[in-house]
Amino acid sequence: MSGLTNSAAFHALQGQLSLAERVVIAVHADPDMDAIGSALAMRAYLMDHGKSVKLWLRGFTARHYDFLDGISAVVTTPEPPAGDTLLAMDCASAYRIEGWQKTGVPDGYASVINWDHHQHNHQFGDLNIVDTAMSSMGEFVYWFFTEIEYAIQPEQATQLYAAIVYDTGRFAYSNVTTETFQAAAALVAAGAQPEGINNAIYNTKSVAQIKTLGTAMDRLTIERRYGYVYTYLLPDDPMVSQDALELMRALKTAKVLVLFRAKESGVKLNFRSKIEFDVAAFAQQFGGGGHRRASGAFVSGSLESVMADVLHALENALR
Ligand SMILES: [Mn+2]
Repeated sequence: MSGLTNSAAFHALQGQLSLAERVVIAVHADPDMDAIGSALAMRAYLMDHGKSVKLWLRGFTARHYDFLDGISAVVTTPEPPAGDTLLAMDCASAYRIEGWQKTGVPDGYASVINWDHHQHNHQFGDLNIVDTAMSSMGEFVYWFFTEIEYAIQPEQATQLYAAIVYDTGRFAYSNVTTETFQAAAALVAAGAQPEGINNAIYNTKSVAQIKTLGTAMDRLTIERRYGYVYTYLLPDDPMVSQDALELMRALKTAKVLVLFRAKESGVKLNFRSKIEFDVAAFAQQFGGGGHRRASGAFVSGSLESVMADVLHALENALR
């Protein structure tokens, strides 16, 4: 057992899921490897138990998850598929789910399960299983499977290992515990292949992506007085945000990192902290959230105005 979650919580989760017939799994908007890997592992578990299961990722098009078993079965329709049970994973709030940002969870589900590891979770489920001590949802699902003595298949081991690797920055962040390594070791024993998974997550970039990283580093601003660094990406830039953040993290003088990603309708913000500064709390003033050392938000407005507002607030917070 790991983190704050006790065995009773896992058995309550198992019991609630056993009552379901048609499960809709949803994760946070702009889903990452942790959300998707964990959700796919749970999809397979529920199918094993005779459930009808749909993983609903509205508008999802990303291709770099293709090595994960079950990804081709993702439902991307504007409206959610029918179901009696909603299993929300890796979402601090129902408003984080793509398609439900304005409404939250619609009426009609017999049961809403909120299973998460973020700070400031809104406890929006009929059943809430929240543990901020978990490195990742991947680790959380692993400990659930272990507690209920479910035999993890190689495909699920791959999904969960990928989720853990991603959310821990390859076992490098402050969220890593001895239990994280225990989970990873057990997943390798169950069939996850570390080198292949690492290559699939990190070593599949296009020339355009690598060159965009160079551009993003050309745009780097280093604010020594406050110890933060930032850069930005424009709407036409290829997706390189994780790698841009990791390059900024590598800078010795950087304590807090900010990535601004301009979109058509506003700016996505990514915050990372290498110190005790709590970026989940900081992101809340922009309607965002996350973890103490990694968070995000989305703000309407032009890149220039959002950058000015956020950096002003950051300097006040770091002062
Ligand atoms: Mn996560």
